Amino acid sequence: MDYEATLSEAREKIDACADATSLKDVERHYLGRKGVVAKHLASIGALPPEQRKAVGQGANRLKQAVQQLVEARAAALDEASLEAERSGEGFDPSLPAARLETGSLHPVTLVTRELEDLFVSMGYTVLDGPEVELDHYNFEALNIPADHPARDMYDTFFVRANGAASGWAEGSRLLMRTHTSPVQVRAMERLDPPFRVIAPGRCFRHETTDATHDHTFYQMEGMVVGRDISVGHLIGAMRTLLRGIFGRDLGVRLRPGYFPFVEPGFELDARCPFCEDGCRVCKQSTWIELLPCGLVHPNVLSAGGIDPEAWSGFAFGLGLSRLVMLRYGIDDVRHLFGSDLRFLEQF
Ligand code: FA5
Repeated sequence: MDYEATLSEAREKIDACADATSLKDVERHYLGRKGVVAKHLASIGALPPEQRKAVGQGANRLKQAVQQLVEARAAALDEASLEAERSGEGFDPSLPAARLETGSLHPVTLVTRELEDLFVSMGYTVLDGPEVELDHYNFEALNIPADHPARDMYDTFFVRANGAASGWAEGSRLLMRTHTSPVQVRAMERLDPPFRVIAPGRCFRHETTDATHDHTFYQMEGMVVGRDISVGHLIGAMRTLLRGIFGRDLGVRLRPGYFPFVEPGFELDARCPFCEDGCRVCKQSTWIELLPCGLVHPNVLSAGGIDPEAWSGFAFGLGLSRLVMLRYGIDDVRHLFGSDLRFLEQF
């Protein structure tokens, strides 16, 4: 190979390239798998031994030189096209750059994170649970057997497992969880008492939707299991929760409430944080319904593998979507899942 002649021919071809495509073609011609350099290297085997070294070195030098020329030409072409754009017709350097759209956290995420921080600071652990749940966890283990009328309180979406590929055992009774309470049972199975847990997450009900009911909404479950847990502990924890959310002490009251998995069961109301003597939010009552709660039923402790003679506990089910509405003055729960940017951009 005449190294100098081949290189100067390559230089001419490279310099003549006016765009990236033709430059790629020339590069392939010299450096490609079947290119000039590859052919020289392939021919080495057939040469007499004393010539091999020189041809090998020549081919490698040619490869490096062509590579450098190609890179330099590519940089020059880039610069030239940028220059052409800068000075080209219709280019206005005073226009603002294209705006990069940035997202923001969803209001439910904001409140969830705040509550998680608050409860973690009180020694709680944050748990997660599946949204497609077994009947056992959503109902049975919560003291709601198959024929129990309390099932009517939950308009349930039932789910059919799609054969063995679904990962669920044959005959599993599946549903979209109607509340976060199944995580109580999962927590008892996983953790040894004493423990404190919260479990925020999505729930699903076959509801006729309105401003305060959606088919998909958020709750946050709380559960504390320990020795001699009383309603006093429950009220104390709820007052701390309210102070964390609203930044000041709010009065609370308990009304009797019925849930088969607690005994006694309550509805906990808080003094309306927005008024003294009645407003639209509290429907002129000065109280807002905040969360159902109670002391964990002995049957539920047993179903979770915990001895109800030795341990007791309280549990609550905060309506997280409703709390988000209260916090930000949102008048319709359906905005939370509406995906309307005019709504979401406000957070
Ligand atoms: C329950 O779901 C019980 N698991 C709560 C509980 C937990 C009681 C632990 C005792 C111990 P309830 O069905 O009332 O209870 O729902 C709790 C809260 O979820 C309601 O107060 C409400 O704020 C919210 N909620 C219920 N249904 C909807 C819905 N369709 N849309 C938005 N929020 C809802």
